[in-house]
Amino acid sequence: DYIPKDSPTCISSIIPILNRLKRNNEHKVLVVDDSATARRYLRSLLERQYLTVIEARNGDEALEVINKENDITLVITDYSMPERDGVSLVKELRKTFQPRQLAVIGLSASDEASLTAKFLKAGANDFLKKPFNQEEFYCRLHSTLNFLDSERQLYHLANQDYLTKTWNRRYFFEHHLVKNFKGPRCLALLDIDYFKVLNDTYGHHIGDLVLIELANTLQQYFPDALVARFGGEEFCILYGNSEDIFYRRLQALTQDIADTELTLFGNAIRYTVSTGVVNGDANIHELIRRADKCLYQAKSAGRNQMVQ
Ligand code: GH3
Ligand code: MG
Ligand code: MG
Ligand code: MG
Repeated sequence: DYIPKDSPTCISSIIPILNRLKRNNEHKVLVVDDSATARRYLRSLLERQYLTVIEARNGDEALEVINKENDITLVITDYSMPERDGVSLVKELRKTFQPRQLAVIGLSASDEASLTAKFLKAGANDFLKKPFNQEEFYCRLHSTLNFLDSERQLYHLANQDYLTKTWNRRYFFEHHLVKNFKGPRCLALLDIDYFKVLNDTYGHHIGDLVLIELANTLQQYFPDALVARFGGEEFCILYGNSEDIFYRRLQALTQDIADTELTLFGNAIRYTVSTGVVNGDANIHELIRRADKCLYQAKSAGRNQMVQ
C-alpha cells in the first residue's frame, strides 16, 4: 500500500469529495445581503464549491426571486437589511417551504446575543456570526446541505414505491387531498389480470418490468391525478376533476394496454387490466370499498374491462 492513508490523493478521501461536488451541482443558493461586498465575497466562497449562486439585496427581493426561480434549495441571509430583515424572511419562507425543500443559514455582524436563537426559532438551519472563519463556513454549509439531502431521501423512502416510483400506500392515505378533501372526486382501483400466470411464465423480473411499464403508462394518462401503488399489482388513482374525462381516459388506457405488445428481454408480452371506478363525496375508505366491489365485478365478468 504505497499511498499513505492521510494523503489527499488516497481513494477513500477522493470519493466523498467527488460525491459532494456532484451533489453541489444540484443545489442553487440565494445569497441575501444589502452589502454588495458581502454578496460578492459569499458568491466567491460558494462558487469555489461548484454551487450555483444568485443574489438578492433584501428580504422582500429574496421572496420575489424565490417565487420566480422555484429551484432554490439554500438561502444564506444577512440579518439587518432595509425592506425585511433576515429573521422575518426566514419566518415567511417557513410558511411555505418545508425542511426538505429549502435550507436557510443566517448571518450577521450584530453583537445581539439572542440573534442565533431568533434565527433558529424562525426556522433557520444554522447561524454564523460575521466575520466568520472560512473553514467553519464550509463545514456548516456542508452539514446544512447534507441535512437537506437526507430529508429529501427520507421523504422518498417513506412515500415512494421503490419499484415503480409511484407514490406508495402510506403517501396516499397521508395526502391532504385524501384526508381533508370535501366534495366529489373519482377513484379507480386497477389490477393486472392473471399476473401470477405472467410471473410463472416469464419470471419475476419480467413481472417487475411490466409493473414499471404500467406505472409509467398510468402517470402518462393521469399527470393531474394522484397515482399510488396499493400493493402487488394493484394501483389506485384519485382524480379531482370531471368524472366524464376520468372515465374516458380510463377506457382509452384499458384499450391501449390490451392493444400493446411489450418486448421485454426478447419476450413478446401482452397483458390486460381490470378496473373498478367510483365517484362521489363519500370518505376515502367508502370510495375504496365501493371501487373494490366494482373491480371484483370486472374480474368476474371476464377481466380486461372497467366497471362503474
Ligand atoms: P387476477 O386476474 O384475479 O387479478 O389474478 P392475478 O394472478 O393477477 O392475482 P393474484 O392476486 O392471484 O396474484 C398476484 C400476483 O402478483 C402474485 C404475486 O406473486 C405477484 N406480485 C406481487 N407483487 C409483485 C412484485 O412486486 N413483482 C412481481 N413480479 N410480482 C408481484
Ligand atoms: Mg446588512
Ligand atoms: Mg391481478
Ligand atoms: Mg391483485
